[in-house]
Amino acid sequence: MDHNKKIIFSGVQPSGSLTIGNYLGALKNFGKLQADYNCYYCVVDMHTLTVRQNPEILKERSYQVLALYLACGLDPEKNVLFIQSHVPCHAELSWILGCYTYMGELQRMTQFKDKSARHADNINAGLFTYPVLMAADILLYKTDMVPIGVDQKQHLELARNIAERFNNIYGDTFVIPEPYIPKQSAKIMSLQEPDKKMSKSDTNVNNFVLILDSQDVILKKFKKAVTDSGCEIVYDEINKPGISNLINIYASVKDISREDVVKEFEGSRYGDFKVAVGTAVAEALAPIQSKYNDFIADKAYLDSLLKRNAEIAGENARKTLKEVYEKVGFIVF
Ligand code: AQP
Repeated sequence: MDHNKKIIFSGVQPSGSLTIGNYLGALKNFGKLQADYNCYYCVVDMHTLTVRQNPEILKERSYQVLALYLACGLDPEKNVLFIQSHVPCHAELSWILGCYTYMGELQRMTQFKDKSARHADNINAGLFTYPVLMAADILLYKTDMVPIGVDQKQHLELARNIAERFNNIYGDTFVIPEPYIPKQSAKIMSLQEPDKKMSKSDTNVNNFVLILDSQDVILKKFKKAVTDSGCEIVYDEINKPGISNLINIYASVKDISREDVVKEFEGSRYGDFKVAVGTAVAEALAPIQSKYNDFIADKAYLDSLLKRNAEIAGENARKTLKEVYEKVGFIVF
């Protein structure tokens, strides 16, 4: 690692097959940052247990996320790609930070409110303390910047508050991390219900497009996407959430501005625009899918990468944890 470079940490939960929301909001940016930062990209498997998981499927999905990191262009020599549960310091720091987090702060988290409404039969303590574990993930690596979608902004703000609180009591320990949120793909919305976020754990498969969906399925899902009244392709999040979401998706996939999209499709019909968005997404995903298939077929390679990176991440995490233990008054050898 180059010690002059700033540090980035981000993670993705293997709680389902990843959507284009995960790709455009997070993964696509990870690749852009790898040249200028020291990056830790984690498969945050421990977070997934806040919702019931099938153990065999969870294991396979953790490999899937790693293979997708690689397929999206993350260089395993330049980035530390690893699994959260392989570095026990995450859970250890989480306990400490939990003692510096107030119940009221956690009660205000919108993800907790949303997920406890969706999983009313399983409102577990982990769902409640999820943001504390996320704070530990980030703060362990003295992270300067966290690339995330806007849905995670509230959690990051909490991580900053916890870090500041700890630093105020014990002196400078944690770096206060900044969010890095893409402008046009900060929140990709559901295709059928464009007033809600596209989520991999959604029960309606037409609400999301997966990174690994076939070209046909991608096109079908975009053709079915809900649009709004009127017929013009204009950006208006309040009155035209469906079309605005499609504009954001097209702009992010093509790396152009919303204004350029609106200009390009002036006078086009909704139906033609939906096909154009679907085609652009399918074209962008095709090379990722092909690389993914190669990586996922080589579990021995993925395992060796994970073992090596657990060591690297663990070594750096242990340094921070030791500092924290000393500060709070634990006997450390
Ligand atoms: N729809 C989205 N638009 C933009 N960014 C998004 N992200 C997720 N959905 C969108 C970003 O992807 C990263 C990884 O997210 P995560 O897997 O850790 O959890 P999440 O935010 O809860 O994502 P999902 O897909 O909604 O998962 P489930 O359904 O399991 O809760 C994060 O940076 C996130 O912001």
